[in-house]
Amino acid sequence: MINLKVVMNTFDISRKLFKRAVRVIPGGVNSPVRAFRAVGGNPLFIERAKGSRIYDADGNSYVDYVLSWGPMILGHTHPAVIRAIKKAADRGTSFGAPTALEIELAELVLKIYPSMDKVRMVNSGTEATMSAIRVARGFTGRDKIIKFEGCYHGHADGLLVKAGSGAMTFGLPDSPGVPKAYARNTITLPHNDVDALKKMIEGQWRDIACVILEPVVGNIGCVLPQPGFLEAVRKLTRKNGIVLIFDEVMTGFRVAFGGAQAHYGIKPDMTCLGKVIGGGLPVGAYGGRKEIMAMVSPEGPVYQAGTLSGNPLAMTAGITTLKELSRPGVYKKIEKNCVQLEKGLRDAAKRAGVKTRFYRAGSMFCTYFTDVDVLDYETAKTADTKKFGVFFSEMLQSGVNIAPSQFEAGFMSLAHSEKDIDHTIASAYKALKKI
Ligand code: HOZ
Repeated sequence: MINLKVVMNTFDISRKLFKRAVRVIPGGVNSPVRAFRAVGGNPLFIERAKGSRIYDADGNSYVDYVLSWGPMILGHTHPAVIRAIKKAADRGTSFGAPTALEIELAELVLKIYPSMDKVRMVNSGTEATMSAIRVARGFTGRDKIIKFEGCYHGHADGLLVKAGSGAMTFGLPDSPGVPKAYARNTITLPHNDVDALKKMIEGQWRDIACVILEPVVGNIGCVLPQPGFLEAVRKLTRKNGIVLIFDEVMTGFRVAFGGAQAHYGIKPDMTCLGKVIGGGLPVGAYGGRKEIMAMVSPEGPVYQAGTLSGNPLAMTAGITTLKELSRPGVYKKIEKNCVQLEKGLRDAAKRAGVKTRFYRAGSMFCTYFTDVDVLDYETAKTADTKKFGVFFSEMLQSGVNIAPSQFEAGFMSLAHSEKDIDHTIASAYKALKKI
């Protein structure tokens, strides 16, 4: 029997910190979805985290399914990762010169993602996608790109067109400040729609440099590829000399160790990584076939650079995380946790009589408050965000932290225990009963 009597302290300190933050930081946050605008209330200010739990400034503790929006797959402050970072820090925090660590992480990544012959380290997922697109344009000599509605590939100009994540949550899928000339080169198509893609490519293939997609769309919740969709995208792009870019910033090491490309058996021309690859420090990466990556400066003419790229602390956190993830039984344990949670949440919704749709790919998942199958951006939008807001607040009061938006994925870690998950399921049932 789960004791749901979680005694929460007031949120006074978080409230005070937020008041201070809004005076000096736009909206009080350094990334929009962190603000609780879509669910009401003030964001929690976090003081520390350990394993499956985060602790706010008021001393409240939560079972965490945000996990820094994905990276903390081993759980927070994993001892091996922290030990390695501390040791690396003693040797120096940045050199702006090559280190052996960069080679080690690159070699690991190429081994796990054999679709890539070469990889370049950057500092974020946004940098990875933006740079990969530039390289694809340089390689093909074409300007236009195709993206899918609801896919979020970071906040570079030209990618904030029908974008998911915070852009969707705040109803601003097309951001002001993006010159029309940039947006004109971005063609958006409905996700999972092979016919629309076929028609577009047949008409305009001479102008299209790349197709970029999230193989599982994690920025409108968790939207799975329909059978045959990824295969059709691969076939059409290959036939027309278009570079296929898998944005695996979220799905990398999550849908499977080898990402969605391993899970679905599709070989993209280029891959973007982020989140898990940095083990909680700022890292992104993009890579691909050798003739494409030969375009990247200084090997080729396409310029892309960064003072902190390949940073020794970030490389160390990434290497240690990937090594820990490659230990036998790790993915089995995470999958077991996910199955327990999925079963429990589906059952809780049924018992509470609330219509939901639950989707999961590896250790990312989403419960939508809708009675419609979620296949794309339009069907994701059928979710009742008011119901989600109630659910979110109730879960928080029970000591469970989920993303403050209906349109973000949840994440599972290795550190979550059976007890954590039982507590989550019992809290979810209680929350659902209030809807
Ligand atoms: N891009 C992340 C959500 N898909 C949000 C990152 C953050 O706010 O920290």
